[in-house]
Amino acid sequence: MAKTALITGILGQDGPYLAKLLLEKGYKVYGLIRRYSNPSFDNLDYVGVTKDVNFAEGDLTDESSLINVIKNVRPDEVYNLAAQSFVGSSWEQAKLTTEVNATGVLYLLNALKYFSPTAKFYQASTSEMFGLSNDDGYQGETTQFHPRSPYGVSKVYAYWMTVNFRESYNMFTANGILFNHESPIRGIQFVTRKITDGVAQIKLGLKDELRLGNLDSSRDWGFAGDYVEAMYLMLQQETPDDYVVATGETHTVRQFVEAAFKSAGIDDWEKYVKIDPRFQRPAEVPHLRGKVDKAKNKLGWEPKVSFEGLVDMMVKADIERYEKKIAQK
Ligand code: NAP
Ligand code: F7E
Repeated sequence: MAKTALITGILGQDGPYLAKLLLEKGYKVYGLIRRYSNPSFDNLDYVGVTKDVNFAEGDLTDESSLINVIKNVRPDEVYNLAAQSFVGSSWEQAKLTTEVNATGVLYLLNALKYFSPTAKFYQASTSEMFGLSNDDGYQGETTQFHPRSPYGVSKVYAYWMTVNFRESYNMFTANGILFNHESPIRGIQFVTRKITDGVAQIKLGLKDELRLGNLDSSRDWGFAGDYVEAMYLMLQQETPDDYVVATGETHTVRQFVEAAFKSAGIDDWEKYVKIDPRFQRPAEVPHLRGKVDKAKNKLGWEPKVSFEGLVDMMVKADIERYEKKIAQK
């Protein structure tokens, strides 16, 4: 019989890529969606799976809604991708961030414990938990956590609650500690997509500047389509465990900017980029670079898309979007 998977955060960036992967593997896929006045299925449409996903209504901050969904769906696997995921907003909305990203995970784990205790559970943990910490320039599964934002703090709580349900109740729960991953359907607030969208508009003469914050921080950027495979693999193992997922390379925001302008055929990027303090953060995570040996050795997982390939894919997709809009006018 086909396995059933429940994906929370189905309308975000990772949800659609994961739904596509699981549908291709023959799963019946349910996506948790909260109540919207104007829902957008654009990301699911982009990967071409909207009509194949079943939707269940619920909200991570509403425990009874999660109990109902788990009772009705009885999933074999649950991928918890829902979150207030924008670090920059987490200082202004620290309580909401905590309720969704921390307490919400406790609610979901409790619902599973009572109504689907054999379901396998994936928690979307993050390199933001490492924050200031690294071991010789890399962050791996044993690197200490030192989160730098309410977002990072909320995710540390969820990480340990996921481990605690495994240790207390013998449930199959796994943390994927994913480093930054991007795609043409990345949210527009995140720096990569903000850059590629801005470059596309500059290329087509729709605007003449791109305002950014700190260009010196460095990130280990990979492609979301590669990273959802690691999520799936974690839940196919004999025993549950926690894994870092990254490329092992790091680049500064400045290097991303340079690569994006180059990909659009524009050499003099400095002419267009303005530093705007509004986009700087109260506390920065200066450097992220994942040590990915465990995922490679135990899961057999490897990233396929390079940094240059990722930047190029995103720039081309944004140029195409604007060209279509212009043609429709
Ligand atoms: P995303 O695009 O921001 O998607 C998050 C989804 O969660 C959205 O669909 C959002 O719904 C939903 N959501 C927010 N609050 C909710 C609530 N109260 N109840 C139910 N759903 C809610 O994030 P992503 O990039 O796909 O990332 C997926 C997960 O991985 C997140 O947990 C993120 O924190 C984590 N993560 C991401 C990265 C990365 O680089 N992308 C790296 C490490 C970890 P709306 O559409 O209504 O906003
Ligand atoms: O910032 C700098 C900013 O917002 C990256 C989330 O998916 O990955 C993401 O978190 C860097 C930071 O992502 C702008 O200060 C400069 O140093 O794209 P970001 P993030 O904060 O790394 C982790 C792994 C997650 O888990 C999160 O959910 O870029 N930066 N100028 C800027 N950032 C933004 N957003 N906008 C700027 O104008």
